[in-house]
Amino acid sequence: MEQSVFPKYTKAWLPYAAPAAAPSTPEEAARAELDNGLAHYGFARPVSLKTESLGEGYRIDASAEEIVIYGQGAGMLYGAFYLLRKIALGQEIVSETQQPEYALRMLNHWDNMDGTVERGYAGRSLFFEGSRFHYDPERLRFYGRLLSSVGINTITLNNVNVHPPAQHLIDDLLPEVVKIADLLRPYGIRLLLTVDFAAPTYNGLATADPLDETVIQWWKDRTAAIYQVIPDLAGFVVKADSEFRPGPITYGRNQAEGANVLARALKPFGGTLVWRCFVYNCRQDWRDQKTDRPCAAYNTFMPLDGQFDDNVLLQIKNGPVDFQVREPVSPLLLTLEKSNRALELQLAQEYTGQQIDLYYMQEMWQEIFDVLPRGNISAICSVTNLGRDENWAGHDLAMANLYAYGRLCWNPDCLKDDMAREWTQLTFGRNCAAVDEIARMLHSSRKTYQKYNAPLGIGFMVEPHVHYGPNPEGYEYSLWGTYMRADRNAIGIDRTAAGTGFTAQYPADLQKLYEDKSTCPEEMLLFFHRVPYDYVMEDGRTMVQRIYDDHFEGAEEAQALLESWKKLENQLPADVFARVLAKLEKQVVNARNWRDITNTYFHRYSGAEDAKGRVIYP
Ligand code: GCW
Repeated sequence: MEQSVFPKYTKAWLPYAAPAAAPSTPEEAARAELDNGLAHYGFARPVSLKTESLGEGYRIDASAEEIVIYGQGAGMLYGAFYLLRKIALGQEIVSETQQPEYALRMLNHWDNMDGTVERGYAGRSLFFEGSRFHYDPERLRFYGRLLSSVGINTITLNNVNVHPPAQHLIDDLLPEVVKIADLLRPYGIRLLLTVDFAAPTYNGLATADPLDETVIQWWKDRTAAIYQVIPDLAGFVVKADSEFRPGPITYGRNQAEGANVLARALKPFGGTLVWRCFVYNCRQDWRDQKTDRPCAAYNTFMPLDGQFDDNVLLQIKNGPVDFQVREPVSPLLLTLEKSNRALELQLAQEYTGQQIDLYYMQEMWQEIFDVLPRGNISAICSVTNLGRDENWAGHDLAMANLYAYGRLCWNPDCLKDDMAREWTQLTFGRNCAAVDEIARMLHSSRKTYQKYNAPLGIGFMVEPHVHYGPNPEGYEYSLWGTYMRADRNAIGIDRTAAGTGFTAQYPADLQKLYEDKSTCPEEMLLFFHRVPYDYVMEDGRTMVQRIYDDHFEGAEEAQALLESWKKLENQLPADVFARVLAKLEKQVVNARNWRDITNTYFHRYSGAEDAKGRVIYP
């Protein structure tokens, strides 16, 4: 292994020394973490570990001087990390029992075997380079510790767009996958393999038609062979019939017919088939006013509710379009009744600043859970924000998102607490003088970003392909179904009953809320409605004036984030300070570009002058 490719990496929120030896079981890992962690934090009470079968949960008995953590396997390790976290945060240690809310707490890497990462903003892949596996085992152990310390228990290694030679991860390259599974197993982490629906055709079959007997048998045989060497494999993930990927529709079958064949191959081994619902027409014509992209997932999957096998998990993006800066919750998450559902989030900041701009996600997730009834989903997944960069996520502060994400998967109630503050204390020390300021910056970051980005629920005003930086009409005449149709009078698409009818996909209460301009949350006004520039908002401003104001404010707030950071120079490690400073300087430039290009764009169309007479370039 060429170690020089992997020079160093930070300890993120685990500041104590990593155990020297690789553990072979989670119990061993738990003891090693405790030994190093308790010494680091100078904790005086004795702590022992005792076996008790509580699934992935654990029980802490703090009634005597000696604290006892009861658990088994990963449960014991989670208990150890939990205790260490409480100690690090200076919280009172009490007797209690904890169980995770969701059994599958997943992280998806969109890594390609050439070493690139699709929508990756933190350097190259942690797993691959030059079309082969290429990694630093020590770093992957650290990665395992990080994930396990927040309860993430399942990962995919390779991109849902399966690019060669990754289609062979399930056959020729399987022995290499086994090594990663072995390395991460002691941290309670299981692998999911991202497979190509057309895999049988890469292996000599004439078709991948899911109803063809030879195809059915091929999946059964291949799956059995995989379980021989990875008996605890969590299952498969498939992106089918989406953005040019093959799927059942390619063969004239529906999504359930396709998913069930793979699910039945996994069933004897207890595996889960994770089937993505990101299916839409990506060859749309902008002249077509009827097809409306947000309607797509619901239209494809709702009619099939009840037809998916019980080990199929439908993985649904949080919004109905595609991880835009502001979207309503996907109606499919709220309306499917007879299918297992997983919520899919995106830590990778594809549309939310690409780990250059600060964008902390806790409040966004809270808004999702505000409308999502507790039992509606049975698993959570997120696209990761990690790569080979020294600080893991490119932007040091973006690690707060990964931390909060893991905590959310374990129990969404954590969103009521200040995860930003917790992360900051764990990372920089409980008494670090910068804690308050960093937590404040994180919490304000999303509003700031939204102010200078695409306004009021409109998405896709970005540079095509890269998705960073403003380009109001970058996607306006494209094939991707991403239009806002601004003219001199109005902006937006009418998605109410009088328009494309998208609002009808929601349960009655939300439908009512979104249907009417006067009750629709203003942040999403232009998502649901076509609105004239002179429409009067709640506070009396016109819609276009609100856009101008937001963009001026957003750029000012980005500048203020930079000024806040500069004051922390002596309170933080020099390398962290310098890296984040460089990011914030870029963010300021980005925010100004968004401000000026967006304001000019709508000024040119509307002809409306800024009420405050600020500079809008002609
Ligand atoms: O948002 C789009 C991204 C693609 C991604 C796709 C998906 C992996 O731009 O890069 O492909 O979503 O979620 O499948």
